[in-house]
Parts: sequence; structure tokens; C-alpha cells
Amino acid sequence: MTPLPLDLSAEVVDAHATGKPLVALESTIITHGMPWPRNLETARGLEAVIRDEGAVPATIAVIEGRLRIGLDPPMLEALARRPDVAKLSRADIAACLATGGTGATTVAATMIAARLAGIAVFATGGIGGVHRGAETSFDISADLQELSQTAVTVVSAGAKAILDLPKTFELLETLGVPVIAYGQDEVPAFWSARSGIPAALRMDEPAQIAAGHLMRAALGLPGGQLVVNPIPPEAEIPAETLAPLVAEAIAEAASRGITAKAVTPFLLSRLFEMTGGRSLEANVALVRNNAALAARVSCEIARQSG
Ligand code: PSU
Ligand code: MN
Repeated sequence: MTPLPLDLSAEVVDAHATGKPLVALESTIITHGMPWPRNLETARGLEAVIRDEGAVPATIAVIEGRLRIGLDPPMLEALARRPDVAKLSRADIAACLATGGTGATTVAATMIAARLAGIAVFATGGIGGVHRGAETSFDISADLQELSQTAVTVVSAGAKAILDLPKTFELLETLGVPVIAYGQDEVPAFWSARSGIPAALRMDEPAQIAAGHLMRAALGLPGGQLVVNPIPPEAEIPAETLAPLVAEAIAEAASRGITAKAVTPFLLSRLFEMTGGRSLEANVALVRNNAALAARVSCEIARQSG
């Protein structure tokens, strides 16, 4: 059988050997979600937040044909500086590894890698979902199916508000993915804490989220849990402020013929311009908040299973 070109950082190897809790981080947010140099600052900051909470970070990417679980500082910086990195989802990751390529992992590909590396918890910003107009474009992120088949708990701030949120949460329900709102009764909408959409599940303690993860394993259920953690109030952009800008950005993407993998990065960068950078500041704040919660959940999984 083809050997898996998997490299664990020394820190990740040590964490496994000593039973320290780990948190996976994706790399598409670095290469396609945020502009230089804020992307690198944010990526480093997330690792620091996870360490401060007593867990070990593992940023995941494919570098020259090797699946890296934990990037050393020069590797992280090189990835953040490169303008031409591929965006890898479930469909792309094997081909990238097989051809010696370099690519950033999306939520779906990061879940696959985290599971292979024995990491139970992963922090991101917002998952991909059902795009508006999906009834004609069929644009639905592979992140949703991945959540239904790969047993990793993903801590997010919901699905990005550029998406069709009601359809996204309907589809997650159909796929059997538990959507757990943290500390409130409705799902958040990425840059805004509220969406008006009631959450199927609510938990107020990391210990409950950890217990849910372990119970799914005991049941032999294959998929993951999606935690939706509201953006901190001081960083929030009200949904009313954002709605017209999102509509304008989506219309622009359509008129410019932007499709497939390019849609989400285009909309994020247009909103950055339209909000004078405020959407990026909100994105940084929410992903840091998610990293902290993910670390607490990972510590609880280690405690409850130890
Ligand atoms: N969260 C962010 N910024 C991002 C992403 C998540 O704050 O850029 C990325 C994730 O990697 C997610 C991807 O998987 O956006 C969704 O892309 P698509 O809609 O093409 O599936
Ligand atoms: Mn898509």
C-alpha cells in the first residue's frame, strides 16, 4: 500500500506521548481567508490562544507533497506569504499529496487530516455551507458532508453570513450533524452573534460538548459535532449593517462569473474592502474566541477519557 506522507511536528508527537490535549487549525483561512500580513499574525495568535488554555495547537497544510500536522514557524510564514497556494477540500487532498503539491486545507480537508492524526477537536472561523441560489448553482460546500462522516468536533462561529443560513442548517439536520449553540438558543451568523434561527441543541459548558463527542464515539457514530460559538459582542457587526453589503458582493460575484472554489475567498475580500477592514477584525476576534473554546473542549475530552 502507498505509505501516507504524514509528518507530525515534534510538539504534536510529544502531546500524543504525554496525553496533552490537541487542537487542529486549518490553513485555508490563512491563504484564502485573510490578507497578508494579518493572516500570519492571526495564525500565530491562534496558536498562542490554544497554548494559553493548556492545549497544543496543530496547524494543518500540505507542503510539497507531505501532510503536515503542526507547522514550524518558517513553514507557517512561507505559506502565509505565498499567493498561489491551492485550496484543498476532500476532492483535492489526495491528488495534491500524490503530485508533490502544496495546498491549504479547508474545513473538510482539515477534519480528514485531524482524524488521521488522532486529534478530536478543530477550531475554525466559519464553515462552508449552502450558497444563496444553490437551487440553481448547486454550490454546497463539501464541509457539510464531511461533518456527517468524520468524527471531529469543529468549533466555528456558525456558517458565514454570505451563505443561505436556513438551508445550511436544514441540510446539517438532514445529514445528522449535531449543531450545538454555545451559551445561547439561536445559531450565530459569523460576523453577528444572532441569526434568528433556533439552534437544535444548546450547551453552556465545554464539559458537555466533550461528553457529547465521547458519547458519539461510544455509539459508533461516524460524523462530527458542529459547535457554533457566537462572536464576542465587542467585535460584532450587526446583521442589518452587513446584509446590504453581502447582497452587493454576491451580485458582483455573479456578474463577474466567479464560481466554485473562488466564491468564498472573493466574497470575504470584497466585504473586507466594503467594511473598511471591519469584517477582518471581526473575523480575527471570532476565530480567536473559537480557538479558546476548542482548547477547553479538548482539555475536557482528555480529562473525561483519561
Ligand atoms: N473560516 C474563515 N475564513 C475562511 C474559511 C473559514 O473565517 O476562509 C474557509 C474554510 O477553509 C472553509 C472554506 O472550509 O472557507 C469554505 O469554502 P467553500 O465555501 O468553497 O467550501
Ligand atoms: Mn463551493
